[in-house]
Amino acid sequence: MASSRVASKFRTRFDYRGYEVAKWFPGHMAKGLNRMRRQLKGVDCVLEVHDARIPTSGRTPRFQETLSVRPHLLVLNKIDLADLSKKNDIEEKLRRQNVEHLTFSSCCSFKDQDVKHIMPKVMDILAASPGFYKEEDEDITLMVIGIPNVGKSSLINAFRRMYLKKGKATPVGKDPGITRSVLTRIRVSDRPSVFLLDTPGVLSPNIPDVETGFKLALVGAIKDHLVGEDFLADYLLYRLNREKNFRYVEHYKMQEPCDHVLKMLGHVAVQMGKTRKIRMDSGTGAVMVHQPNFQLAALQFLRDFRQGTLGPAMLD
Ligand SMILES: Nc1nc2c(ncn2[C@@H]2O[C@H](COP(=O)(O)OP(=O)(O)O)[C@@H](O)[C@H]2O)c(=O)[nH]1
Ligand SMILES: [Mg+2]
Repeated sequence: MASSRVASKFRTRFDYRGYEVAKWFPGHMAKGLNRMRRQLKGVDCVLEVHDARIPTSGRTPRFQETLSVRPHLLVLNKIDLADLSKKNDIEEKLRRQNVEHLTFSSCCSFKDQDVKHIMPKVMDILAASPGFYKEEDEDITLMVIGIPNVGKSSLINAFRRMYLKKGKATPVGKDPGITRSVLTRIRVSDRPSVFLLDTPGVLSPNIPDVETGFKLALVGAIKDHLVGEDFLADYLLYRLNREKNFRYVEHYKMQEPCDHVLKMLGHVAVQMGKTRKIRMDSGTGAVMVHQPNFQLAALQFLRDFRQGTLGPAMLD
């Protein structure tokens, strides 16, 4: 098959059918932001976790303004699922978004090699921050923030795993005034004395346009139903084809790439056993026929993508 013919088979634009993201989250930002601003008072450094598959979209710009008073490290997590072949471009683009400190991580495995570089990096950042000064015996406090589902809790758990098992756990503040439920802290270093706040700050995703909304939904940062699973599956198919990532063809044992979502989901349904029996009248009596369950097939397709089965992803 000539590649030009393959290319011309695919959509070059996606039809969002007039979806308006403004309707999804009317005035969603302010509340959490104020709460977090108050929480930030005693924090020395902020670890902002974000999904490496959408490195440059979905982050909350207004929060970054609030934050500029604190040293900040952007942690792009889930690198095991991300296509980082254009890492330099990503770093460049983030620098233009005023991200000064950046690192990459993965915290799904129980090996800590993709997490353990973070603390030394934080210490370097703090040491180099103008005006940052602590007495040797003063505690340093870090806070993990980010939009939903990017791995904030997983990162905190990874830290817990790394540092608690060594018997260095300090789950509660030493000072009597510190309420357990509000300020549970994990010691992540003895010298200097560094704590991580146990509760992550959840930010609202920034959705300036409909495409960003679809990307956020694909990585699970906003709920599927805001877009609709079948619509989201169609967007996923469009993206895979546009990037010429045809792993799905092999995975679902299709003959060739396909740009029609129902046709494609039909294959998924048959391959993955997502069919349902329905009764049909054949004229000579009722017969049971297998019909693809498109809804379940769409969910399966999304799940396969999110688990990395369809290859590493880069949505920005
Ligand atoms: N593949 C992969 N999955 C991850 C990683 N970190 C977190 N997850 C998964 O992403 C989902 C959301 O993680 P969670 O820590 O609850 O995110 P939070 O909402 O930001 O706290 C969970 O299913 C995690 O298992 C990672 O580095 N790689
Ligand atoms: Mg969480």
